[in-house]
Amino acid sequence: MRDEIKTWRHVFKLDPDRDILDDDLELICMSGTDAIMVGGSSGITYDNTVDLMSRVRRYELPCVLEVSDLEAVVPGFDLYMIPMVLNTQHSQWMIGRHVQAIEQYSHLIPWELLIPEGYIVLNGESTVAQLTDAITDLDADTAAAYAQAADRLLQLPVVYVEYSGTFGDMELAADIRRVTRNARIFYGGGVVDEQTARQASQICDTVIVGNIVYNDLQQALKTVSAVKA
Ligand code: 1GP
Repeated sequence: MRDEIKTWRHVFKLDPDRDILDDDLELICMSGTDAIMVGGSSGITYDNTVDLMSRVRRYELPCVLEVSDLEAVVPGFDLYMIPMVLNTQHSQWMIGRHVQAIEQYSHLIPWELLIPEGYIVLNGESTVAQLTDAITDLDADTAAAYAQAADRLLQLPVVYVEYSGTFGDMELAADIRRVTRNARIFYGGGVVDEQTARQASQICDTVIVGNIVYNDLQQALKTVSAVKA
């Protein structure tokens, strides 16, 4: 299953803290997207995570949890994505919370299902940037150096270029692309239509589409074919 992420081109990220109608969820899960990632930066609970997982489970596509809160780690997902925020100013978001989790739960952790993601957080206005106190005003060289640290030094399988809420600098993303050898590059942030989806997909391996699902579902659905074309 871990290798399957190498085939993902398009992923919808759904937030357990936001409502979604059954009919809309069906359209999302039947859209041709490669996977559903469940995750968000606030308001995530065990109950709302179980609820969303069991609704997505009616469909055949992979359903993975991006772990943001230990209280909301629910068994039964296909994979568990583990963010490590590379450009945070506080080590707890890079490794500290992970160590605490291992201390508490090491015997319960399905290690073979974990995928660490090296996050480079680039939108200073986003909840994740504020929560983790990330240094977001990186120039392209520094962003590329973070990517190399993730890819070559830490050998993480995923570098996540995170612009959550706004469409990012594609030249900076291209610089990250150029220096990254093995990691898969996930891009998320402000993909809201065919054009933004196509632009991001030309540079990055996997395009993550979040907010627009809740704001304009028809536009969100169009991103799938744009990425896969
Ligand atoms: C958020 O990268 C994802 O973690 C997607 O961002 O909500 O802006 O699409 P958007």
